[in-house]
Amino acid sequence: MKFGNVKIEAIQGDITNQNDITAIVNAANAQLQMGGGVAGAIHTAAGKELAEETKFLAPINPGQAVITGAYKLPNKYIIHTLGPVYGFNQPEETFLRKCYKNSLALAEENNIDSIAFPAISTGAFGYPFEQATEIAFSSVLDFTNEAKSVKLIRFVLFSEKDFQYYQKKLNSIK
Ligand code: AR6
Repeated sequence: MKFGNVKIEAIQGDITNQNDITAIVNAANAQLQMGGGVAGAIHTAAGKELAEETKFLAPINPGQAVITGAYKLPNKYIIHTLGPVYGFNQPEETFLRKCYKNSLALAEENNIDSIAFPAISTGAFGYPFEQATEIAFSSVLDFTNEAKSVKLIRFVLFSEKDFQYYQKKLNSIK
């Protein structure tokens, strides 16, 4: 789907397998270390050097985003953002919106053309998937009005069910 000069797409897949994307987003922990889910997959695929770099940037706060190299991953950068823990970092909606907004602002600052997001906070952090999806879409759509360098935003959904939900949402926008 094209919004102004920005293409937004949803695919089913693994965030560590996005060979044609300049920056992937990590649903990180505050310490920017390995952890499980997306963070575990990214640190495992990138290699130990990633944790060496992130230890100088940690800790981060909910909604904040920082950028590093991607090491053994096929991308140029990793943007690490800390999603809200549902029921704890309130208002969750504000924090989650900041994750998308700040990640995209960092992408612009670094002249990045393509970025891939996982469904931040919807795993270990317990954010209800449908509510989180609303925020992901509205944050990204708001950004398309001010985008300059970013031309492609890809949502990478791990399960078939999550992917189908995103695809339905995307198709219902226009
Ligand atoms: N590629 C794409 N999506 C994935 C992948 C993957 N390889 N693995 C899981 N998902 P989560 P959070 C989906 O838990 O909720 C970590 O332990 C998953 O199905 O990775 O923000 C960190 O260390 C879910 O829909 O992130 C933090 O402590 C979504 O990605 C904490 O979890 C996010 O799940 C962050 O929790």
